[in-house]
Amino acid sequence: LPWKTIKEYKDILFQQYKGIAKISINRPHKHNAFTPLTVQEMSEAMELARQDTSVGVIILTGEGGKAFCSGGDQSVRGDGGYVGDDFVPRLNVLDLQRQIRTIPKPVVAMVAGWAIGGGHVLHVICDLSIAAENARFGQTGPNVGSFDGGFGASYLARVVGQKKAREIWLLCDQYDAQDALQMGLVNKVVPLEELEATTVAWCEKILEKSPLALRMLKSAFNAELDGQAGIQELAGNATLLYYLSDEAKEGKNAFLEKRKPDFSKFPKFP
Ligand code: 1HA
Repeated sequence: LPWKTIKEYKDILFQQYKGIAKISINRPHKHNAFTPLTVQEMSEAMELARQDTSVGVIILTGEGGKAFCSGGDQSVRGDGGYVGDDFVPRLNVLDLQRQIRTIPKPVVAMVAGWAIGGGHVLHVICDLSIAAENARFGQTGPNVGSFDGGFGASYLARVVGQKKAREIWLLCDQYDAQDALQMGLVNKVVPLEELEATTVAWCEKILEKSPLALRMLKSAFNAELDGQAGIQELAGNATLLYYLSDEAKEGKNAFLEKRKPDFSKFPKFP
């Protein structure tokens, strides 16, 4: 597909085709493990995709066909987090997780090969996951001295159920694409050669839908689980819709025209 580069980065590719933005980790020599820089670049690209009104859906993936993402790069793991050029330890992937969850556009994980550790959590948080037949899923934290007790545990449990989520974390086994499909961890499994075409076809279907309806739905699905922050998201969308109404415009216009607002013509719905 004629993907067009939106911005050049060191650790990721950031491309667009029609209304689809694609963020792809480009460290295949490490199975697309992330460093603080990788995450910072993904975070910036995610924000650019959010701000761009021509983008309706985002694909998250990894280059090379052998890995989606293998989690934090253990070779730059220092005391207190993953260390970048500034020697500051960071766990900034947690901020990226919240971005994926709250961006008001669908995010689709396109998974070939390994989705492991913190890389597994990234696909879990995406709205949809499409897997190639070679995809392998799992958590490794308790093997390598780490754990993600946030979305990585609680949201995973919402997706696959408590027993399965606990199995995934307590045993650190690896699961193939069919296992993942069976436990509701992915939406579809396709041959590797068809992965991108299928993912793009799903995205094109999404792009045909009402963007405001999709936006409301994403925040509605989140609201149930995300407490006050989830309600803030859903309520923010309610405010957006209200601002579009003549009733809300009357309030703003009255203020600017230094007159009393006249809401009398607006119906008091039952
Ligand atoms: O838990 C968290 C967090 C929790 C809270 C807050 C923030 C968090 C942030 C991150 C994380 C984590 O991600 S912890 C989990 C970290 N990841 C892992 O434990 C997975 C490590 N990798 C593997 O177990 C295996 O590589 C593999 C099962 C994915 C694939 O095995 P395979 O096919 O045998 O390939 P392998 O030879 O191991 O890997 C290819 C190359 O990629 C190797 O490099 P080479 O020896 O050829 O130089 C390998 O070292 C490198 N590599 C793979 N994964 C990582 C990695 N290098 C650094 N970090 C990695 N994660």
